[in-house]
Amino acid sequence: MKLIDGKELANQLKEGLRQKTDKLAAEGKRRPHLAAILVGNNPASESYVRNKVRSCEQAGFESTLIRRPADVSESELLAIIDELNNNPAIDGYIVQLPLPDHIHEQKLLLAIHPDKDVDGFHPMNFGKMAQGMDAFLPATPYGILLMLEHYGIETSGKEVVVIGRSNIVGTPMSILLSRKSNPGNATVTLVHSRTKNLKAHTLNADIIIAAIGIPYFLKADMVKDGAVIIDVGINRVEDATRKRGYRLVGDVDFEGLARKVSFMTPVPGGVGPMTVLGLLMNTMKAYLGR
Ligand code: BQF
Repeated sequence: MKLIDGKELANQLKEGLRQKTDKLAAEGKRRPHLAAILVGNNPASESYVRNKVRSCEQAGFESTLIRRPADVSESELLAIIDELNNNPAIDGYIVQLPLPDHIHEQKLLLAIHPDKDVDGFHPMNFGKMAQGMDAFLPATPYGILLMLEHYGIETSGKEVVVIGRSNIVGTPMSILLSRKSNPGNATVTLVHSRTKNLKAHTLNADIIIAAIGIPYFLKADMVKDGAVIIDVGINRVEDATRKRGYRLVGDVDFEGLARKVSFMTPVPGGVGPMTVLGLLMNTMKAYLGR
C-alpha cells in the first residue's frame, strides 16, 4: 500500500501559494485576505479555525477571525455577513460549522455573497459546480481531487463508491467525479445509511471515498484487492494513553486494510490538511477574480 500523504502535499502546495503571494507583495499589491466567523467554543471547531489561520500564515495570506459567543443572535451574524460582503479588504470568508441550534444555518449560507463564498456552500456555487461551470468547489472534495491528480490515480471509467451524502462532502464529491472532466468520468455510486447491502457496492469499487462519520466503518472484508481508499472521517475516540484523552481515527480500519489496498489516506494527515488547502486555493481564486 502506498500512503497518500495529504499533509506533505498540502505543505508543498502552500509553499507554491507563498511564492505567489510574496511576489504580489513585492509588486506592492495587497495579499489575499480570508475571514472566518467562529460562533461559540466547540473544541473541534476551535482547532479547525486555528489550522486555517496557521495555514493562511504559511501561504502568506492575511486572515481575520471574528468570534461571537454561542448565544449570539442570528441577526447579529447576518449583520457581520453583510459587512464582510461589502468589505473590499476581504476576498473571501467562511462561517465555521456547525452552528448552535438556534441559528438557521441555511439562512446564513444564503446571505453569503457567492463571489466571497470560499467554502462553496452557497447554492449558486453548488449549482454552478453541478453544471460544470466555473465555481468555488467545496474544500474537501476539491482537496481530494488534487490528491487523486497528484498521485496519478486514474478515475476515468472507474467504479467509485462514495459513502455518505452530506451537502459538503458526499454529494458534491459524487457530482464532481461523475462530471465529464479530469479527474472525473467515473461511474459513481453514492451509498448511505439507508443503503441495502452496502458491502456489495464497496466490494465492486476501484475507489472508495468514506465520509460517513463512523470510526472504523470500512473493514477489510468490504473492499477488493488493490482498491484506492480515501478516508474523510475525523472521529474522536477515547484514548486514556493520550494527553488530550482522545485520538483521531478515520471512517476506515486503516490497519486492517493496509495489506489489501493500493493507495490509502491516513488520519490524521490525509484529507484534513487538503481540506484546508482547498480553502486557501479558493481564497486565491476569489482574490484573482476581483
Ligand atoms: C489532519 C471538519 C467535520 C466537520 C466540520 C488537518 C483539519 C483536520 C484534520 C481541519 C474539518 C476537517 C474542518 C487534519 C477543517 C478538516 O491533520 O488530519 C486539518 O482543520 N479541517 C472544518 O473546518 O470543519 C469541519 C470536519
